[in-house]
Amino acid sequence: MNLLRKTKSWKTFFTVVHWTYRRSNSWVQLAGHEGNFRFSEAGHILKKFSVNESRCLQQLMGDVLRPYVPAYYGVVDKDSEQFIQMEDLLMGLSSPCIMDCKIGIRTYLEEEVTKSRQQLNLRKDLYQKMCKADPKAPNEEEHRRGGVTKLRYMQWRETMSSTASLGFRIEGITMENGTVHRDFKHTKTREQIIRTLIRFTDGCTETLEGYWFRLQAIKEALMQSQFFKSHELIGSSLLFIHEQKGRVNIWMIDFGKTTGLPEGQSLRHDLAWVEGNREDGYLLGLDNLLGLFSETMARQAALTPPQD
Ligand code: I3P
Repeated sequence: MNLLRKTKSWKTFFTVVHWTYRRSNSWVQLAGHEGNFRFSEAGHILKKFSVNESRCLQQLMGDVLRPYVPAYYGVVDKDSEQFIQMEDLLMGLSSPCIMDCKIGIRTYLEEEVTKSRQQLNLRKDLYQKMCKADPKAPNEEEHRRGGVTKLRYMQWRETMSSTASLGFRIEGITMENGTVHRDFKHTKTREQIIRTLIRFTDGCTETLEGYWFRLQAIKEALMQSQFFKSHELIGSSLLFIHEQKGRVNIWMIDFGKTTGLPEGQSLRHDLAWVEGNREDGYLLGLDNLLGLFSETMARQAALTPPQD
């Protein structure tokens, strides 16, 4: 596998968590660990270089969104490879609970649609992932060929999960004890998401409320942001991090597929995608998340007996 190829949201937090846990034991155990990250000095992590991501982080350092993205420290060379050096969001946290939500109604770039039309590149690995999640998902032709196009796989993932309907999906969760859950491919309905939020926050209303306020603050910053106006955000995530009875935080991460629009153009981020309009539905997802956190809070508050 070409290690320089990808910058993954799910892998981001999964790998970062492992870095931190292992770091507290022995980071030497990391030898051979697959991933996009390298150990760096305390407080920093190194992520495999991506032109898009590095360009975005650089611009974000001068934008109103700066408080909501990891600090960016430039590009460094290590072991003959290039890395982006950025803030380790888990620094100082002993047992964080983490949730990665991929935001937007679409997870593929418009150019991937064009490419898929031009050349029918069938992927066996994606066909296998599809069969594993649902053996009935591939059609007869796909079964016969033993492959699916990446576009077909991505669109299937979007409709199986809440991406297409709610503009975001839960990619993975790490619980306080370090157990990692990735079984969210079929998490689609509001009810399923509310149950997941309760599990993730242990039903704690303060934590839910903390997240709601942080989401609201991000939304306000997005509305002011020049960067947001002028970029299409695809495959970008919000990383939710809290410690039991402790700090609550949400970060905007993963800009590997975030691209700038031509000079003078802008996006609304709250419209449906029609090929050519480049809309990503980021705000649709954010509003749905806000609504779901409110609903979860209300449900939990109703369970809590009133204090004297
Ligand atoms: C992956 C997910 C990633 C995508 C990756 C998929 O599927 O959709 O977003 O990478 O494509 O395999 P899953 O979540 O089911 O594991 P990009 O966003 O970078 O395109 P890949 O196999 O080509 O890396």
